[in-house]
Amino acid sequence: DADGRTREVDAVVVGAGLSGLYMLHRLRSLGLSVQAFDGNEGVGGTWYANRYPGARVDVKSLDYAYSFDPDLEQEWEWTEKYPAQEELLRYIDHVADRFGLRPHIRLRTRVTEAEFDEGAERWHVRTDRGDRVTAQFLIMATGCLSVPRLPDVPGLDRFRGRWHHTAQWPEEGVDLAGKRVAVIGTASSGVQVIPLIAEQAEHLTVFQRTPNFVIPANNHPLKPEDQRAVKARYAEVRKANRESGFGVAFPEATKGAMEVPAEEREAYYRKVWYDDDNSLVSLLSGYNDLIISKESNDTIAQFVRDRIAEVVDDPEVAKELQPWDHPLGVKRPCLGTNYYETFNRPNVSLVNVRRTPLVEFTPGGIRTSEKEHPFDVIVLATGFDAITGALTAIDIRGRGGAGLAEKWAEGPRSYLGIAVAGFPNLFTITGPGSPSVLSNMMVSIEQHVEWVGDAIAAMRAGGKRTMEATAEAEDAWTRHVDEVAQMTLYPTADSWYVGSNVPGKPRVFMPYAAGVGVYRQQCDRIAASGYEGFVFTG
Ligand code: NA7
Repeated sequence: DADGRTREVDAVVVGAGLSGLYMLHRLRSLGLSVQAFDGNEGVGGTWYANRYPGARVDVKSLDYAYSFDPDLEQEWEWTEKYPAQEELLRYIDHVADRFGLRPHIRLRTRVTEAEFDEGAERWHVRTDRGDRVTAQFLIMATGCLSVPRLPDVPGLDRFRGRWHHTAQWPEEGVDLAGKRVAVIGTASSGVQVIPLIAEQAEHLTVFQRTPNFVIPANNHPLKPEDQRAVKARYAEVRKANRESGFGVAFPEATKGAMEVPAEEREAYYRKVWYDDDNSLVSLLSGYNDLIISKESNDTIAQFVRDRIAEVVDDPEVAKELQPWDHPLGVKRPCLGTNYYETFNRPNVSLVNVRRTPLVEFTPGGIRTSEKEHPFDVIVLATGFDAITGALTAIDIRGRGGAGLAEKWAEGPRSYLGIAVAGFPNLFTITGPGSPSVLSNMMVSIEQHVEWVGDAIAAMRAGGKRTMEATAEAEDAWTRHVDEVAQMTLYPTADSWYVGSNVPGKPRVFMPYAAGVGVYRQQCDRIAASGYEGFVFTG
């Protein structure tokens, strides 16, 4: 405890976002005593931190919502197809209250160290506020996109205006009216924030390094009758989502893009672009080879480039916004509202930082290789140390005092993205080697949490004290994750999926690309076999 005593619980859960809250609830339902920690001032994880204007989920609310409680999923009413951050946070706060989770969560408290005591077979956990807790189980629900990255450009501390990373947006908001504003970064967060800043700022300058494919979100309020219709067959919808590739049900495509006439393809892409309720999934799932064949992918990439040329008035600007360097979908495609249209506004300009690189932040703004741009506010939509960043930021030591960060120096190694050899009773929710970030996160989160909960219940029923992945199982899984990735176009692009946005991070494609349905079958088979690939003590 903060008063110097060590508290004992059955499990420590690190993080109180969507995964941590559900893990906490699940373990409490099994009768475990649990202490959760979160560094933020409130629960909600991603949806607590990302308060920038325009922040919203890009998976449909009815698919993104928790499915574990039939009453919750029936009673909660969503207002929009893709709700904004405020609504998501309201939902998460409701869940924390509804299931009585708050007394077990210590906020404003970061776990800094966790060490496995081999004699006692318990984890010793410490926080930045002086807590000391021991626990049989340590569950990392630390999120895949929770450690913000600042650009590796000097001088930010000298800038005299205000600057904010999108994922550390102040609760009270930022006054942008009449201001000269810069946004650095044009991926999901940048694409969401740029159109709204453009409406408020006197002038907005967008600094773009890599153009992205931005698909129209076609967001809209949910009609009550449509919401009712989904809820009437919710169990079926959820089952289909769980068995799908991306965690959102879609009829399996039987043809490759080149197997149909060009006009048929074009008609499909047009329909998806202008009039589809699930544009991103429909686009990526419409043909069965878009993530495998460059030739097929080129058809959809060119379709999007043509739309950009159509929407953007200035042909030079349109050209700058067209992505050429990577296939569509191999880094996270963005859903946007008025994104390309925003570059037609007279108060918006675009700077290509590949042509004129960022040199430094100055007291008055940003200097590129070409000139100094004056700003009042700088918005950094520059991303995260993804997937592994929050895990390696904590000093986690397993058997023999071995550190997780050192073990992963050449790239993450795990069994199922859930367990790590040498780290007994440590579980990672949506860890590297799981399909989570390529999917509807909620489907992955629920599957991981339930699998871990079931494993812990089985251990307790069988009188086992520890559970640990074998080195052989971990090797085989890590190889398998890589082999599947190599069958796709995914590793061809620089992205946070391969860690290339963080200097010095080993280039490894971290997610499991076979899809959530296939992954679930493997996890279920392993559990049914008595946890093949794991060893137990006790
Ligand atoms: P991302 O996807 O990591 O995007 C970060 C953006 O910032 C991207 O456009 C980067 O360009 C750009 N960036 C990063 N560093 C720099 C520097 N130094 N100079 C110029 N531009 C830079 O983060 P997001 O927050 O947008 O989205 C994260 C995920 O959240 C998203 O995938 C969804 O799953 C939800 P780059 O492409 O690296 O050239």
